[in-house]
Parts: sequence; structure tokens; C-alpha cells
Amino acid sequence: MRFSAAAMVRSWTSGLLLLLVLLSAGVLSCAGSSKCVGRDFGYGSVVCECNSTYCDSVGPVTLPPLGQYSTYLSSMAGSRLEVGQGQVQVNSSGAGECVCVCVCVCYSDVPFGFLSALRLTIRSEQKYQKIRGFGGAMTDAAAINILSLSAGAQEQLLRQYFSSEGIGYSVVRVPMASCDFSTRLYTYADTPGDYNLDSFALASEDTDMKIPLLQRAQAMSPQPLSLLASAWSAPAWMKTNNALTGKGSLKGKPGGKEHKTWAQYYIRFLQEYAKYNLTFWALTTGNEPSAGLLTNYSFQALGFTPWEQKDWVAMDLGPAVHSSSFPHTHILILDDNRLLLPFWAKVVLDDVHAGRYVHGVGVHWYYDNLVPAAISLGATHKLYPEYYLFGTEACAGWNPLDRGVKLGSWARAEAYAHDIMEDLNNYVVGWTDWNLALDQTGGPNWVKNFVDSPVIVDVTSDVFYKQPTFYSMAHFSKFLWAGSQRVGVTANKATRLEYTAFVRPDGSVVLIVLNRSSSPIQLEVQDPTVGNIPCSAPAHSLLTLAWNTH
Ligand SMILES: *[C@@H]1O[C@H](CO)[C@@H](O)[C@H](O)[C@H]1NC(C)=O
Ligand SMILES: *[C@@H]1O[C@H](CO)[C@@H](O)[C@H](O)[C@H]1NC(C)=O
Ligand SMILES: *[C@@H]1O[C@H](CO)[C@@H](O)[C@H](O)[C@H]1NC(C)=O
Ligand SMILES: *[C@@H]1O[C@H](CO)[C@@H](O)[C@H](O)[C@H]1NC(C)=O
Ligand SMILES: CC(=O)N[C@H]1CO[C@H](CO)[C@@H](O)[C@@H]1O
Repeated sequence: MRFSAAAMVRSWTSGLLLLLVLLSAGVLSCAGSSKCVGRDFGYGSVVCECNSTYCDSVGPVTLPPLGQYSTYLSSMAGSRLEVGQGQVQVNSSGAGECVCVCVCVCYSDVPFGFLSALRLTIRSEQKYQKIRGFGGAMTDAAAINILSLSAGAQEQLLRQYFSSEGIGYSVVRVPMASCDFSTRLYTYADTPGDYNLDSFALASEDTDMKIPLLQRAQAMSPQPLSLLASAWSAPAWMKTNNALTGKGSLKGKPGGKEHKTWAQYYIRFLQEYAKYNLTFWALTTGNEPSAGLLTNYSFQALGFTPWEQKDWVAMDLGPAVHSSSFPHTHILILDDNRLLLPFWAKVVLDDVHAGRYVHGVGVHWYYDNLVPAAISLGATHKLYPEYYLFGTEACAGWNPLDRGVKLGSWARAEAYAHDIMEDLNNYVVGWTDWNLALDQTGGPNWVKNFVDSPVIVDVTSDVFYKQPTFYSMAHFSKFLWAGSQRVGVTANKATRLEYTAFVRPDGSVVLIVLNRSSSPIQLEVQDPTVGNIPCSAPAHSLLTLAWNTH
């Protein structure tokens, strides 16, 4: 018997059709949520592997009706935004007894006085700052890594951050020209003596990589992205040391030729990006001004003292932005470690000429444990409540003692969550991670300043790994929409549990709880307007609880 070619094609097509039906049924049965494909590289927990056709996601979050609550749990044990749901208990005294029993069982060696259950009470009448947003940075390195993947995997990666199934990023920091996470040194106006900026031009890193990716991110985002621009160095010819790296500042004085030209450089940057329909929410006065001040810094830096920054904003940058076609662009000062606060803010903001052009203060997270948040962030807020505080950079793996990429490190997830929570509890309105994606070495970076990222790409297998830090970001960024307002939370007794609570614009409440210790803790959450929620924070876990109030 002979098969006719036509019959063969027919049977292949029906087989293929059946396969497609089965595949789509499989996808549909997940109803918008899908599980982490975990891989353990020996650093404490797992990463979630994604490829061109698959990536875990909880989908868009909708809360159950009044009287029920949702929980999302990530843990060292391997949970990743694992969804739970339950009934809010109304005036139940029984719940308290049950909690006490659990605690007694777990801690039979603890003296009895400590055994009352931990209760966290939401105080929505105590209102604090409102959230602006969360995000990461589209560095040259991030763009190179994302574009090194297949088209399908690129799409998956961008969707993870920016689409409504993703983790709700709304802020993208965009370096102006090169930084250490570039493969070469450049600015947009490297022609010596070009004070008119006639030679100003974006680089191919912008036009071929960062801009197309930002446009794709914007197209899939349910909200307009808040773009934030930061420059690392001015062109060498404007600087005292005639180089992009090392110890050096702008030549001359604020109000002088170089300082005016450097302010115009920002306006030219805004104009060029606007041609691609990308408008900026804010710009900073420059990345880490302290870096170019003291030492022979190894990568791009531009030193500014706070006094020079004050005068530059008052005489050059402020007036330039004000009289440009982008007068509503916010100006953030500092863009450097928060331990410089409140000192730096005092110098700049006490000056009425500078202060009137400024909207906020940008902080980086390096060396955060050296100075308590209350005396840096808290004190700054107290002195200048009309200026907001905003996290502009953070990454894991920067410390020489704990360098580079560690796939699956749970300690780093806790470090992120701890810092975000500490910032939020001290008036910060948003938190921006560093590189959106890096390769397995933590680069590319032209000075080999390799660090970690929430997304690590593996080009050879066309996959990317979502690190535990990705989920730390998600526990905040996916739930705390712009306009969410921090409210009070009180604990009925001392606890090492860390927590923060918000009321969202629709009235729903979000409580985020971090347990950095190795045993679980039982607790009860009380919202006086709704009821009580019994729950437990497993060892080394991050938990987001959310419920409607009407
Ligand atoms: C992508 O990952 C899923 C889940 O692990 C797997 O079933 C699928 O075969 C992978 N696809 C490709 C193209 O590797
Ligand atoms: C420009 O971007 C906005 C969103 O930011 C979008 O609504 C608009 O359609 C875009 N215009 C063009 C010409 O792409
Ligand atoms: C600064 O560092 C660079 C490279 O590390 C070196 O070439 C240069 O000589 C140093 N300059 C000073 C003044 O130490
Ligand atoms: C709990 O009981 C008290 C007194 O019986 C009542 O005033 C309050 O409204 C109740 N709370 C809820 C959430 O039902
Ligand atoms: C932050 C922290 O460690 N919180 C708690 C985690 O759970 C253990 C066990 O109940 C508590 O002792 C910790 O205080």
C-alpha cells in the first residue's frame, strides 16, 4: 500500500491541530497563573527559569469580595508569590486562643509571659506618604542582555516587569550616556569646546537598544512609565581632569560656561528622547556626586559638593528646565547614598533659590546599615516634608565580601525586602532597582564592577532566571499602586517581624510582612473596620496580605 502525499499532509495537519488544542487547553487551565520552574544552584533557594514559551506568573491580581482576604507568599523553602485566600473573622475571640496554642507548642521553652499571640493592628486613621512607583534601570548592559535573547524570550522578560501579568514596574531609570554598565566610554557631546552642543547626538546604545526596549515596555504597560534620567559624567572637555573617570568636577563656577552647557545638555537629552515619544517624569542632578570628589574613581563620575550642586541648580539647571519645553520635569537632588542625609539636603534645600526648583531627594542603598534610617531619611522628611524621598538605585552583589551573581540567594531577597520596608517606613515614595537584567557574570561592565540583578540571562540556552530578589520587588511593586498611602500598624508586643501597611486608592488594604528568622511565627492581623485575619509568617518568608474594606 502506498501513502499519497496529500494523505500524509492531512494526517500531519490533524495531528498538529490536536497538539495545538492540547497545548492551549493546558495553558487555559492555568487561568492566567502558572508555577515557577525552580532551579537550585546551591545559594539557599531557587531561581525560576523562563524561556521563549514559558514563564511563571500570578497574573493580574484581583481581590476577593469584602469579608475575605488574599495572601501571597514567597519563602526560602521555595514558594514564589504563592496565592492563598481565607475568611476574615469578625469579632472572633476563638482565633486568639488557637494562636496561643500554636505558639505554646512551638516555644515550650520560652517563659510564659511571652506567649500571648502577636497581633498587628492596622491604624488607617494614621496617614503618611503616598507611593509613586517601583522599577529598575535600562542600562546599556540591561539592554544588551535583553536583546541577546530570542524575540520570544525578550517578550516574556519585558512582560514580567511591565505588563499587567507582570510585577507592576512603572519607573525606569535611564542613564544619560555611558556608565560602568556600558561596554565603552562615551557621552553625547564628546567634541572638545562644543559649548553650543552642535555635535550633541544620542548613541547607538540609545537609538538601537534602550529606546526600542523602552517603547516596547511602554506599549505593554497599563500605565504611562515614569522615566528618570541620571548622568554619570559630563564630557571630558568640560571637566577639571579632562576625563570621564577619576576625580574631577566641572571647570569654572556655577553660572559659568561649563555649568550652563552641562545644564543645556540635560535639555538636549530630553529633546532627543521626546522625538521617540519618550518623555521623562524626572531627572537627577547626577549619579553619585560624591564619587568624583575624593578619590581617583575607577569609572564615570562627576564630582559635585552639595554647595556647588545648590548653586548649579539655582543658577543653571533649574532655570534651564523651567524655560525649556519640559518645565514640569521633576528635579531630584543627591542621587547618592542616604547616609549623606540630612546634611546634603540641608545645604541644597535651605537655599530658597535652589529649593524652589527641586521636587525630591534621590537615595542609593549602599552602606545603609551604617546609619539608621530614622536619622537620615526620617530626619530629612521632618525638616523638608514638602520634598519627597525616592530610592534611585540598589543592587545585590556589590560588596567585595559578597561579590557578583548568586543564583537563588535568599539572603539577597531578604536584604531587598528589608531595605524597601525600612525606606517605606521612613517616608520614601518609591524604590528603583539597578540593572533590569545582567548576564551570568553580572555584566557586561567595562571596569568589571560585576553585580547581581533580579533577572539573569543565559544566552546559550535562551533562558532567563528570575532571582529571589525579583519576587522581593514583586511583593511591593505589584501591590502598591501609585497613590497608595502608608498607614499606621501597631504590634501588641515587641517583635522582630518587619511590616508595613498601605491603603490603596480603591480603599483596599495591603500589609507586607517579612520574617528574616529561621522559625515560623503565628500572628493575627486586625483591621478594626473589617475583622481579624489569623495567619502565619513561615521562617525566612515574605508575605503580602490584601483585602477589600467595602
Ligand atoms: C520552556 O519551558 C517549559 C517549562 O519548563 C518547557 O516545557 C518548554 O519545553 C520550554 N520551551 C523551550 C522552547 O525550551
Ligand atoms: C506616545 O506615547 C503615549 C503613551 O505614553 C501614547 O498614548 C501615544 O499613542 C504615543 N504616540 C505615538 C505617536 O506613538
Ligand atoms: C587614576 O587611575 C587610573 C587608572 O586606574 C590611573 O591610570 C591614573 O594614573 C590614576 N591617576 C592618579 C592621579 O592617581
Ligand atoms: C465587633 O463587635 C463590636 C461590639 O459588639 C462592634 O461594635 C463592632 O462593630 C464589631 N466589629 C465588626 C468588624 O463586626
Ligand atoms: C523578623 C523575625 O525574625 N520575625 C520572627 C520570625 O519568626 C520567629 C519565630 O516565631 C520569631 O522569633 C521572629 O521574631
